[in-house]
Amino acid sequence: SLISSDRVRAVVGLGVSGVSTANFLAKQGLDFFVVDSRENPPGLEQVKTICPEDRIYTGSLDALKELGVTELFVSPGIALSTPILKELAAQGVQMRGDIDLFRDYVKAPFVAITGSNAKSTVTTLLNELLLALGKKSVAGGNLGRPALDLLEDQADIYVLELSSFQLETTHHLQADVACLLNVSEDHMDRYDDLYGYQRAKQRIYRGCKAAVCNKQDILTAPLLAQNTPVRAFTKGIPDLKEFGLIKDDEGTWLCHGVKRLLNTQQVRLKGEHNYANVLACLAMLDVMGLPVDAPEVFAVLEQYAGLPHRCETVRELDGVVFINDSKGTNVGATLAALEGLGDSKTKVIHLLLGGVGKGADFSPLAPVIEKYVKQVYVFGKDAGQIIDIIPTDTPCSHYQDLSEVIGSVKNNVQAGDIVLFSPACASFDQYKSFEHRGMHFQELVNLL
Ligand code: UMA
Ligand code: ADP
Repeated sequence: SLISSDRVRAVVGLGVSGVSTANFLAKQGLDFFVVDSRENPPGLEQVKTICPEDRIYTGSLDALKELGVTELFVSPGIALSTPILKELAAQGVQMRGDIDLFRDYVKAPFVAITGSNAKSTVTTLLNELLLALGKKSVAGGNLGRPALDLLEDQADIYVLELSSFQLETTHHLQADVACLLNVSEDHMDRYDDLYGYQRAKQRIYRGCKAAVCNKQDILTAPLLAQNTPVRAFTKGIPDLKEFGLIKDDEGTWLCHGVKRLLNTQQVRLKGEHNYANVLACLAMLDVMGLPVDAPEVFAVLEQYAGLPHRCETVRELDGVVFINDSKGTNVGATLAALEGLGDSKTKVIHLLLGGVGKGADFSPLAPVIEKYVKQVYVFGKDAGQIIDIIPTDTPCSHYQDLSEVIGSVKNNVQAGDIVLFSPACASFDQYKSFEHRGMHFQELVNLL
């Protein structure tokens, strides 16, 4: 076995990752304890079916001190800086995660994708492209199915979306292709500063066989072993081996070096940030030795409409367009939405912001709001922090919740306006998830 039997393992956290890890260990015939700080964690009933009850401890992580553990599989929602975990780490207990276990057992090639934004869009699009090229590909990780569950599919290739939290507990990823899309502030409640967060993101490149990075974001630049192939993508004009955009009389082209591949009019995803996402996928195909100009590739780019809750048009009502970008959970995502949709000449955007800021600095939004936004509506837990940075000449009001916001928006809009729900915050103060929040927005808009 890859994990020697003298190890004493515990799965820490009983959410989606914890259940997946416990299932996987059980299937390998390996013993483990299960610990969660919550009295009644979501995966409790499920884990009782595969693990003896006297090995399950809930309500506190303290049991870990008594169990003589040597190896922990820590869920992404638990910070490694949690005192008891720090204490155990100092005693030499290994802090691992489900992705480390995936790495130990995966037999087929796999692609690992991270970034502050666009992970899910790029992961699902790359998976579609690989399927269209005839590969038995499957995608998951931080989105959709957890990584270890995917192994059941015995795929030709795995496409993993990884969060910084998952990367912190992954020690030797050695992905066949590793891609860091962008780094901008997020999860500042879990990191000391942007560089701590970037360091976690950079772990994606550890021991990789090939890398893809963003030429316009220095924080994505990899430090690699000599001769590791690298492809860069950019929204600017590409150099020889790069993927980028060239603009001419016929519009904007997706390009590989000087070669024009496809006019962006043919691409269903819209906005330059999304063209960058497409280019990242093409760069990954290329570094894998797959064709970037095959008709199957172009057919996917013409059809792929993106995921729900990412700059998704909900409705047009009396000339007003309502856009749901509930997945805009950090400042970088909201900036991309504003840059993608905004027009500085007309300033038609009504921007809805609010929720849990996770310790973010909202000030980078100020100049972009000034440039594109007609009116701002703020709600939720960290509303106060957001209001502080809104430019004084942009009208801005404060509401309790989203239904109050929509009640007010409907009286303020006129034909030609855009209502953009891109909150720049997490949803956990008032919702279960960004999906739940996005559906509430859709519901409210559809009732107008
Ligand atoms: N928690 C406790 N005590 C514990 C364990 C967890 O209070 O002992 C709390 C955490 O603080 C957190 C919540 O429980 O608030 C969930 O944590 P978890 O580690 O149990 O989460 P999972 O259900 O295993 O889901 C995780 C990812 N969640 C997080 O990273 C917070 C899911 O990503 C991911 O899909 C799943 O593993 C499968 O890989 C969600 C997410 O929000 C979508 N990710 C963040 C993001 O995308 O920004 C990183
Ligand atoms: P993630 O999985 O990293 O959260 P998603 O694809 O779900 O990424 O998109 C999250 C948010 O980021 C959405 O609000 C989306 O509109 C925005 N976004 C998409 N592409 C980019 C990009 N290239 N740069 C910045 N933001 C982006």
